[in-house]
Amino acid sequence: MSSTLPSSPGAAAARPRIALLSSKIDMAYLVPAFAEVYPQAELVLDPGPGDRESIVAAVCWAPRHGELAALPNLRLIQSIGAGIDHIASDPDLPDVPLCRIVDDDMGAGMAAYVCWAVTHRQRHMQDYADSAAAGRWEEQPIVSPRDHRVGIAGMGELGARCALALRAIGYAVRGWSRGPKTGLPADIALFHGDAQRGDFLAGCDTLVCLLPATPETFGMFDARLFARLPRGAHFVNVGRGAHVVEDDLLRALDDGALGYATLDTFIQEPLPPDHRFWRHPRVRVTPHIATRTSATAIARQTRDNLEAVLQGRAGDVAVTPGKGY
Ligand code: NDP
Ligand code: OXD
Repeated sequence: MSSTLPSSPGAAAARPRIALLSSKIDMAYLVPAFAEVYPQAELVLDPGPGDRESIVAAVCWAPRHGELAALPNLRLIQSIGAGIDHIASDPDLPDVPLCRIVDDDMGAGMAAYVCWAVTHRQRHMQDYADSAAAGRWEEQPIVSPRDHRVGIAGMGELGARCALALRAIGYAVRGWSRGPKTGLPADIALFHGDAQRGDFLAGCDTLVCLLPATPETFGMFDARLFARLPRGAHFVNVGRGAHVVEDDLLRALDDGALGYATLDTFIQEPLPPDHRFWRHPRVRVTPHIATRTSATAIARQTRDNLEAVLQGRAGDVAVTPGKGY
């Protein structure tokens, strides 16, 4: 890899050097997609001191704290996911445009996962798997989707997509967001803000969390919140582990306030082997796979966003400073 310094924004645009940064995953999987979609870019894995001045963009999943601040000519920070909490938690985050991924395939993947989680519980699929293992032909109650209320906390790109998919298969859908939401079919009941949270929760036979991790949503899913749900509700967390007070969740399951939990995200990932969630009979764990962005979408959005910021325009899906998502 060359360590030639770009002498001007024009030079950077001609042969931009992009760092791939993560403390958690091997970012080398992105290299073939960048080679195809953005061959002009020069990728730098784990930049050393000699690379730092020349880097204009950083593509990140949980970069090491302070790593971005050490890149003096950085023009773009690109998350490889929809969330940016894994970047925004850096206390030394530089004041550089930060973009996240919004992608149709990612939305489709999330909608598929959430519809599976809802139907799996609501149609008693775990009971059927247990009966089948024992060779028992045994029917469970069949409740029409229309009589099962699914609430989505977080009606953004992914939440709205899931709401529409659940509605399309007949569920009674409601959603909750920070501010008022428009543009959705009238039969999706919409709630917003703290004042309407209680009314929203009271009508969730299944509650799906698709909130971003921000200081406001940290620990929001606690004993008080679970107590506001209809008794025996199903909780699906595809947002972030940090939303949940894990001991409160386990207590709510043990005392019957919650009937079941489907959990894809956790405070500590990978979930430690001795964690109670693994063995709880009414918890289903998946390893943060609800959906994924393709490497091609990441390369394409990085290219478009970097070209935009180098030309003095805003990148797509730039995160609003101060809002935190
Ligand atoms: P968006 O930013 O598009 O949507 C976020 C939604 O949450 C918005 O409706 C927003 O309200 C709402 N919200 C934010 N803060 C609050 C609050 N304090 N109270 C009530 N509502 C709030 O995000 P996406 O839909 O693209 O992604 C959501 C999250 O999903 C990501 O941040 C990430 O954590 C998670 N995720 C998980 C994946 C997985 O595989 N498990 C994969 C991808 C994402 P408003 O509309 O008013 O702004
Ligand atoms: C994301 C994720 O934020 O994969 O995209 O969790």
